[in-house]
Amino acid sequence: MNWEAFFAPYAQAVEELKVKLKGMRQQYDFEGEESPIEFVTGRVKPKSSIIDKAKKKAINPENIEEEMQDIAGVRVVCQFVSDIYVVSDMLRHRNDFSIVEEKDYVSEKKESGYRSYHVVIRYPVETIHGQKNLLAEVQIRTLAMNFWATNEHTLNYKYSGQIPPEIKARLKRAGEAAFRLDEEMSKIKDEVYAARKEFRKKDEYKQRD
Ligand code: 0O2
Repeated sequence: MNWEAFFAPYAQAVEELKVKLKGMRQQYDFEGEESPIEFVTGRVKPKSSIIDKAKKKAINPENIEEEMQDIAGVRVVCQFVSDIYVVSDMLRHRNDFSIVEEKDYVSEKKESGYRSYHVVIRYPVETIHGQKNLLAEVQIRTLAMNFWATNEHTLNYKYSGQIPPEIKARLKRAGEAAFRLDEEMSKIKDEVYAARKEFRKKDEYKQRD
């Protein structure tokens, strides 16, 4: 298997999607509006993870591209829970890709305590052999959900998926605390926005001096 050639369109898709989603954030900034997007990251799933996941899920190597939906992965991190739904709605209204599937682990967390909104898209990449319509996964989550998920992911890696029960229990409690943090922050969202609006006005005033 020529992995470099296999990865090339996925790497291109990740780069293009990052530019597009970061562009959305910039547009909000230019228009003096609050952005529902805090930051955007992306990665191509490493070869070892693809092989491990294919084994775990008994995916035939021939079907990897159709059955593994997150070889190209982009993550959109938001400040507030409501922003997640603004972003997923914006994705639904774009014309440069189509939505294949949506998984709402925000309102219905996974057994592990994981929360995030996943949108699987079919994204067209222009290659020297013509257009390739590949699958990519966009994960949309708050800063608090991201904090929890990245730490849980690290521990899962450290313990090869067998996190000791006492650490698992702590992670569960941390997940609940992150959820409460999101709930509390949502309640003061308007207050935060109003304050920022004031700061922006002052900034403009200073710039005119
Ligand atoms: P990596 O290293 O991020 O690429 P499954 O993996 O079987 O649970 P499936 O069908 O592949 O689920 O799709 P799903 O549920 O949309 O999950 C895909 C990705 O979501 C995962 O990819 C993780 O990135 C993230 N994810 C899902 N569940 C959890 C979780 O419990 N904890 C954390 N930290 N992340 C999760 P990979 O391939 O597992 O990992």
